[in-house]
Amino acid sequence: MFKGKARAYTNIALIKYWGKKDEEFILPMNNSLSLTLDAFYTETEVIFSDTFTKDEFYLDGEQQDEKATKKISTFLDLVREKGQTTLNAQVISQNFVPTAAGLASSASGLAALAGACNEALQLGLDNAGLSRLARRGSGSACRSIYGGFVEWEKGVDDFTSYAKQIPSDHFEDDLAMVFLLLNDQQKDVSSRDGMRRTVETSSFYQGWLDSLDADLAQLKQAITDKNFQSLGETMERNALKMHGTTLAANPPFTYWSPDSLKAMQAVRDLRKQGVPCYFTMDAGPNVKILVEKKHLAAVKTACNHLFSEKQVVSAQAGSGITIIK
Ligand code: 2P0
Repeated sequence: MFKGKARAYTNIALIKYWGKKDEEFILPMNNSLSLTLDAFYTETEVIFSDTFTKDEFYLDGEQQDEKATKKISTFLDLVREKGQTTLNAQVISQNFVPTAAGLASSASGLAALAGACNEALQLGLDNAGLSRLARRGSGSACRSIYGGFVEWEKGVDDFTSYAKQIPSDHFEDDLAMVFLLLNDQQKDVSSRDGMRRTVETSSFYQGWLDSLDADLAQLKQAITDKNFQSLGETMERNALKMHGTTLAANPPFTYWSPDSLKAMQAVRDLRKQGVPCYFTMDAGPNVKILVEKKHLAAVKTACNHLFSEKQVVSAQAGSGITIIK
């Protein structure tokens, strides 16, 4: 029997990953850049044993259905190949997220699973190797191997596509992110389907790709200069552009809800009142607000006027993957 357990934190992209050029290897169309956060994480234990007749996947104490287990099994097949074993496994995962979060946890989930497998089968992967492995489970997971600011370099193949931490001189320690949890329903269009439909059909997609180098360069410069305004403006612009591509897909779709628009307006109003803060959104209606810690209280107060207390959750920069003994 071989066992391993790891914890990984979620990350939010400031420059979004939106589209694959290779579905099997999960190679992205563009580089993305994220901030790892401490508020939401996953702990996963994996046990490989000859007593198991098939793979089993438990999430928050409940055994998962065939579809969810299949995704894990496909990932475990890669791990078994690397570890030269045919043993079945039990995967026991716990998501630490506030109830009714409606937050996708594939980034922290697959990163934690990659770390647990590395430990269990003594694969000897370094962070780059772990990032490559996590990527095969879910693209955004490759960024959750590291804390702070992280760039996923798109690369050209399996070996060259992985994430790296970006030197930041602790700029992330000045920052906070407020999560507005606006919906806990299963989404209509998964991020995987949404990005595929956008790549294949959206007439705005090329415009998105053409503008990314400039956004990425500006965001990296903002990190180097510790320029919060430039960081926030670039992040917000990049998110709006990503969401714009979905409107031109066929059939068109959007992840925005009326509450998302309400939250975006609240951020713009805060800026008018002299509170620097900026929003971003992912493949769902939740809005995330980036703010310097010195203005966190003002942002939370404004959000608490609009939404219930349990919908407003703040986070700060989180760390990379940790092995749990
Ligand atoms: C991101 N998203 O950069 C972007 C922004 C959603 C919007 O990465 O198909 O769950 O497993 O590689 O990583 C969500 O997509 O997708 C995502 P797969 P993943 O965070």
